[in-house]
Amino acid sequence: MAMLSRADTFIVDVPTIRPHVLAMATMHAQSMVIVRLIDADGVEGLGEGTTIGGLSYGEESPESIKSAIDTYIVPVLETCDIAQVGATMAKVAKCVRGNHFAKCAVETALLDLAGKRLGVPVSELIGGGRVRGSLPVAWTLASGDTARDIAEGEAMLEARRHRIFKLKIGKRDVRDDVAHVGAICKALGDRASVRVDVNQNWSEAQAKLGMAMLADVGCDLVEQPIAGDDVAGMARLSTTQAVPLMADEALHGPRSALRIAASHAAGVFALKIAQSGGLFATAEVAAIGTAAGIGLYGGTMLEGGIGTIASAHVFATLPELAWGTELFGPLLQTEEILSEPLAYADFSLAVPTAPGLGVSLDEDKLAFFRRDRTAPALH
Ligand code: MUC
Ligand code: MG
Repeated sequence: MAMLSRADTFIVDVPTIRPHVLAMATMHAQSMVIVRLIDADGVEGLGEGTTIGGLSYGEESPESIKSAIDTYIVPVLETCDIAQVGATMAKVAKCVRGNHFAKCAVETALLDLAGKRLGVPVSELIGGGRVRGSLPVAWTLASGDTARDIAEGEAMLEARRHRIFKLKIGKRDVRDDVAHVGAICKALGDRASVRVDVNQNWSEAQAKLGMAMLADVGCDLVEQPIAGDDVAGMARLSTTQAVPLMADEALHGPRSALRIAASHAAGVFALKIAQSGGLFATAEVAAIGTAAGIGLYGGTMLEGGIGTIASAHVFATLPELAWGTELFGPLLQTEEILSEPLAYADFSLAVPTAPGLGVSLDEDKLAFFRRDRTAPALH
C-alpha cells in the first residue's frame, strides 16, 4: 500500500542544439512537463509529458498537460493506493477523458515509483518483460539545409551514433522535397537507411506523386504523409505504393490501431507512449500491430531523458522491432536535466537495469530550466 504524499509538476524549457525544422513548426527549444510523485514512504516517481511546437502537433500543449495533471489527475491519485498502477490509471481514466500526454506522464511516474518499490526496472512491469538491453536509434536531419544535413549525417555515421536517418519534409513543393531526399540518399548511399516524415502535410494527390518519387530515389519509409484521421486515404496509399507507409499522428491508442490495421492503412506503426495514452497502452498498440503483420518502430515526441527512457523500457519488451527506434530526444537538447546522461553508443541506446526508470534528475539543472524559476537577484 502506498499513498501519495506529494505531487509536483514543472514546465522546463531547454534550447535545442540547432533549429529543428518540421512541416508545422520550427523548434528552437523543447518544453517538457516533469512530474514528480512522492509516496508516504518517501519513494519518488518521475514522469514526463512532452509535445512538439505548442499546439501545432496535437491537441495537448505543455500548459494543458500541466493543468490537467494538477487540477484533475492529482486529486484522483490522492484517493488511490498508487502502488497499484493499473488500478490507479483505470480510476484516472474514469474521471479524465482524452488527455493522453498528461495520463502518460502520470503513468510513467507511477511505474517508476512501483519499480523502485519492487526493486525491478520498469521494463519488467510491462507485457512479458524485457527482451533486449539496447535499442537502435535513428537521428532526424532537419536543419532545413541539404548540405548541412549531409554533413550532419556523415558526422553521425563517423561517430557511430546513428545509421538510420529521418528527414522532415512536407513544407516545400513535393519535387523540391524529393530532390532534397534524393541528394541525401545518394550521399549516404548504403551506409544508412533514409526515411521521411511528412507530418500530415500532403494531400492524397501530393502523397501519391511523392511516395512514387521517393521510392525511386531510395527512401525506405514514408511517415504520416496525409492527415491522420483520413484512414481511407492512408489505406489507398498504403495498398498501392511500393514504399511502406508508417502511421504516426493517426495512432491514439489501441482502438485507432485496430481501425488502421483492419483498414490496411499502414505497413508500419510509430509507437509513441504519450500519443497512445501511456506505457501499457503502447504495448497494446504494439500487440495489435504485430498480430496484423504491421512492422513496429519506436517513436518519439522529442522527449527529454525521462520520457525517452520510459519509451525505451516499453520498446525493450518488444520481440519484433523491425524498424528500430528514434529515441534521440535528449541529444537534440543543449543539456540533459538528468544527473547521469543516457548511454548512447554504437548506434544504440542502453536500457537501464536499475529499479524503476533507472534515471534521476539533476536538481540544479531542473531549477535553472524551470519556466517558473525566480530570476536571480541583480547586483
Ligand atoms: C514526429 O512527428 O515523428 C520525431 C522525430 C522528430 O524529429 O520529430 C518527431 C515527431
Ligand atoms: Mg512523425
